[in-house]
Amino acid sequence: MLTDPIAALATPPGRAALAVVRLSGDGAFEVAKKVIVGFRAKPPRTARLAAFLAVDGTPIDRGLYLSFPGPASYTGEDMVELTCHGGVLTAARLLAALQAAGARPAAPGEFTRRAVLNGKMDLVQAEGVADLVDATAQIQARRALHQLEGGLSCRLTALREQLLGLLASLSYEVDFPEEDDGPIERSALVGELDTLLAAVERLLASAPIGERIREGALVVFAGRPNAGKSSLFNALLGSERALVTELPGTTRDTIEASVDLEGWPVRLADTAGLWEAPDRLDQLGIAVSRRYLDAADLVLLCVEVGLELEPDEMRILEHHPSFLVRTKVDLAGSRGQGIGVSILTGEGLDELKRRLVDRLFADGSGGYPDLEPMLTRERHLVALDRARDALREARPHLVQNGDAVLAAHHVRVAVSALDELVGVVDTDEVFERVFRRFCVGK
Ligand SMILES: Nc1nc2c(ncn2[C@@H]2O[C@H](COP(=O)(O)OP(=O)(O)OP(=O)(O)O)[C@@H](O)[C@H]2O)c(=O)[nH]1
Ligand SMILES: [Mg+2]
Repeated sequence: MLTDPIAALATPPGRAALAVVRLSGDGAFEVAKKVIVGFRAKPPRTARLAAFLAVDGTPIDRGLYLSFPGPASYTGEDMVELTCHGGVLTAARLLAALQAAGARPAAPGEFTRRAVLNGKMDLVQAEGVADLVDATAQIQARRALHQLEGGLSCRLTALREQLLGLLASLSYEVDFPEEDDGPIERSALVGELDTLLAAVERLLASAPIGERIREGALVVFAGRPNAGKSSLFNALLGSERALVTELPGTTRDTIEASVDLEGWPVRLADTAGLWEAPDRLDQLGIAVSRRYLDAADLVLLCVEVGLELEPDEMRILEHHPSFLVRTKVDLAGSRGQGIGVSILTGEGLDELKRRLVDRLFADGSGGYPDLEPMLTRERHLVALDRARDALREARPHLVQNGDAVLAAHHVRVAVSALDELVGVVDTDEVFERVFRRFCVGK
């Protein structure tokens, strides 16, 4: 495990009042001494004002620093945080000075990776850190914080403990097979397994909404040319992002934009109208629209008020999760079925938003998943799938006269799936995947 001193800018580069540079690793204080005039590691976690110098003695800035002697730090190692003036130059010079003094530039996510390796948090919490940094909608931030504070990890750890308990009972049976009664009746063990299986299944069921919250739900606008798709797209977005004209075929390519819809993360995609396109460019646009339709969490099929639905449109309603939206209800004409909206009067827009959020994020019981732990990534899903399959395989061997050795084997597979998920075992490949997408300095 690498413990050499690393340094990175923790704030975004560019014009700003302040910038924060972090330093961590064995020898971090030695490095700090060469750049911070009068550096002292004690008292810890106390802000001190000091001059920052380049290694050749040229002044860089005057700023605050704090020392965090390990293990009581974010990474678990000795750390120093330096605050200097923002802007393009000062922080970069400070960083260069720390590097000249012996620190290496940090890799993306390296601080958090060290925190995991030093037991300050587990892998699932580290993912929460990344999600919190990336959050753009309130619910994303709330969920990420919950995960970071151990919401999901606690649930997983409790599951793991219970599985280990089950394993302990099983090993008794393996060691003393002639005993008629193990410490616990077999039927009780089956009951225990079923409870655990149900808990794993509940977590698995949270994955679709969990992933939707983390990535944003994809809502695709579809319909004939001139149906009012781009107008509605702009209205939900709250800005004039897509061109709107009275000419059919205005939108030629798909435009995607993220929006915080009453606190929920939604990606809106405006598409080229579906029609028999005469020219090649339009045909390409329409092919892209079809791909978006297939990926959509929800399609808003826009049909102008008073018009009959065409077979193509019926097919969309049948084959995709979708809402029928009747546009331009300010115009005369029978509304027919669907949610009526008008961009001119604003009618129906609030109702549409409410129904969108309901459809995309409410769980089966009609409530919104609040602070129940949720699976938010493919990685979580794969691990818990593996755990579920293993527990299902264990079950038949758990009954009276079943093979305790086989049962124990499958339960152990389930435990190792959870171990990999929370990062108890440091498989490099798993760590690589998790930290690849972090920012430098986190
Ligand atoms: N009266 C009325 N006109 C609308 C409304 N919404 C859109 N329009 C008009 O309908 C026309 C087409 O609107 P767009 O939003 O460009 O329609 P579109 O479906 O994106 O069209 P394409 O990009 O060509 O496929 C424009 O002239 C809009 O001003 C509405 O609610 N009421
Ligand atoms: Mg358009």
